[in-house]
Amino acid sequence: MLKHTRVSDPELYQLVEAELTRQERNIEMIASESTAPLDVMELTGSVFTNKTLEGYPGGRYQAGSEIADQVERLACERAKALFGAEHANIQSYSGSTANYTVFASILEVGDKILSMDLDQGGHLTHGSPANWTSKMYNHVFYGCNKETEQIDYDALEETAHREKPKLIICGASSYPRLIDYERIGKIAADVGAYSMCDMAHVAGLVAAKVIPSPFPYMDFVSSSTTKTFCSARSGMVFCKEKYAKILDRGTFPGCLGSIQLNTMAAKCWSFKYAATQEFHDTMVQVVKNSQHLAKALQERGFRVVSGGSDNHLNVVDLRGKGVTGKQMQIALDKAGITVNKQMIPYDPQKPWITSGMRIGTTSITQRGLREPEIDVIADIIDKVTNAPEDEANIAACRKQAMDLISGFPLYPAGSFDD
Ligand code: DSN
Repeated sequence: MLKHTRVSDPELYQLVEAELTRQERNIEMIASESTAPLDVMELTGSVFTNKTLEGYPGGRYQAGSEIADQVERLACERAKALFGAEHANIQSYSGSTANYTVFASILEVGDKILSMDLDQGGHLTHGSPANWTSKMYNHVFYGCNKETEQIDYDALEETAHREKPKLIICGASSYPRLIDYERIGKIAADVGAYSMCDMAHVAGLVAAKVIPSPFPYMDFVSSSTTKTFCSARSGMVFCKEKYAKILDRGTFPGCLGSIQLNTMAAKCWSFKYAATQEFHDTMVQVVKNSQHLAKALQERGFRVVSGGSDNHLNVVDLRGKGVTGKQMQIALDKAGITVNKQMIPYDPQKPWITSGMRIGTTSITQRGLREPEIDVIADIIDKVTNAPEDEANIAACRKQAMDLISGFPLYPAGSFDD
């Protein structure tokens, strides 16, 4: 692995090796993570890294761009076909920059955005006071119904009519349920707002057609390409044809500079791979595993926010177990299960403590774990929760987690042999 870095920078090489070992030996359940296929890794590290490119195919600012033009055209065509989109711009570097390119394309300073509150499951870039966008735009929020813990569409509609936003955003970072894109698209049309779905968390599930697609109902769809899409650390944006020119101008020169041809090539590969039966089957199992985990945790006395999961993640309310999200993140990490603390809707705790944890099933499903292994994971989580500070308990759980995961390699044996 990394035969050049191993010689030129042993200190850094050891950190890469340590991270590979960490990923191999842990049950990775951060909901925004996945395992990049080796092809994606190869392409991300390819000679395309060397090429500087501004503009679009056929109209670049740099010479020597003919091959790059072919890559970008191919990627856009594959992306459009995969998602059934009218227009694709895949120059964004990440999910965050994907969102910023949409804002740069259609909003003026001071315009109003209606989005899901971060505390209720939304995303930092959708208007959190901590994000720079809050200095540029006015933000109003919707959230979940206190009883159902699902999006309160009536309140969303009422807020939209009262506040008259220029843009309504749906899509979330910590929402285990399906989103009614049709209703949100209609509300946006009724109040004269643009509609946008940030599908970052569920892009792979949408690509594989295992959950409903936002594309028929949204003016813009943005996304990162890691998470369930299982590709490079990058981004993508789609829109209706009537907004194509606005989006392209807003992206370059409006928001971004030179594109990253290496990650674009990796995304191009993934747009092909995501149409395969193999990817479809993986995504089907991601959802099955998530739903099985909800049931397995409920059987062990955990309260699962909203009562279950329709996608790749669960949010667990830990208050009934007398532990916090922070405590569980630390204890589970020591026990070999990687999750993150998470605010639950109407959480009485501060964001750095939290009452909940978020658990995703993408990476473990890619490694081949199925329902029987999910039961073992639920058992370990239960044991850790019952005595999170007990060193002997954590050590026993760690052994059980390692025994389980060692049967499911992160990458095929020999993948990183020189
Ligand atoms: N919002 C972060 C997450 O979902 O983990 C990453 O974008």
